[in-house]
Amino acid sequence: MAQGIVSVCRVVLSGGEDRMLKIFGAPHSRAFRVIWLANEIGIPYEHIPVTFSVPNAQCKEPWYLELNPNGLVPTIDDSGFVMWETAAINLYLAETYKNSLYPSTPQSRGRILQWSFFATTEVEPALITLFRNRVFYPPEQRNETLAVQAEQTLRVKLAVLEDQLAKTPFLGGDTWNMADFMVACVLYVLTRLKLDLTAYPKLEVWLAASLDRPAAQVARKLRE
Ligand SMILES: N[C@@H](CCC(=O)N[C@@H](CS)C(=O)NCC(=O)O)C(=O)O
Repeated sequence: MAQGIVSVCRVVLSGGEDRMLKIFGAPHSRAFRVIWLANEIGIPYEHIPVTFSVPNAQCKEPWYLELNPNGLVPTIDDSGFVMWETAAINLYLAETYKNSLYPSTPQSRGRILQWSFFATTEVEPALITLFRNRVFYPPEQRNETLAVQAEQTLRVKLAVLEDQLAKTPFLGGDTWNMADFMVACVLYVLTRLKLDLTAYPKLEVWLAASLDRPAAQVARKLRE
């Protein structure tokens, strides 16, 4: 079993239900997004910082593969309910643990799904390709052609976000909600890329404010 539990807190929730959420994954992985959300909506959790992308990574050990056959982080265990895939985890948690970020109308939830799928299928692949080939890989493994293509794709998506933020103060409309969270937690990588964002002034302000939220800062402190 992984060592080094960062945070443990067990409570009896208001309904008298004794629940415990475990979050598996090093804080500099996508587990960051789950830790941020747990803090954002006040879910007590135990953090197990399973290692990845290192020799003998814990995410490839048999005990972890039983939880997540992909051998990737993060994974959660919510009082015995085990699931993986970061965006799905966060949407599940937002629905399960009632909170003001998750509105009740089908339309506002539809909007959250729209921005969630946009973030994971349209934005994240280009963002990760760019990050790997400009920052993460050792210089001799970086492919600048791939990086340029990814940056072009990413900029088109950032313009879509800029246009929306010119119409409404938040992606969720009048208030910052799960739509904003789901995009902001993916765009966190931009803080490591030093990309010129002057073409997207509203996005830049919105992202800085999102990443400055107290719950985001708790999760950021674990990795920065
Ligand atoms: N689509 C998955 C991707 C998970 C993923 O790729 N996690 C990375 C860390 S952020 C990982 O575990 N990498 C280890 C590896 O590739 O072996 C999700 O969103 O949860």
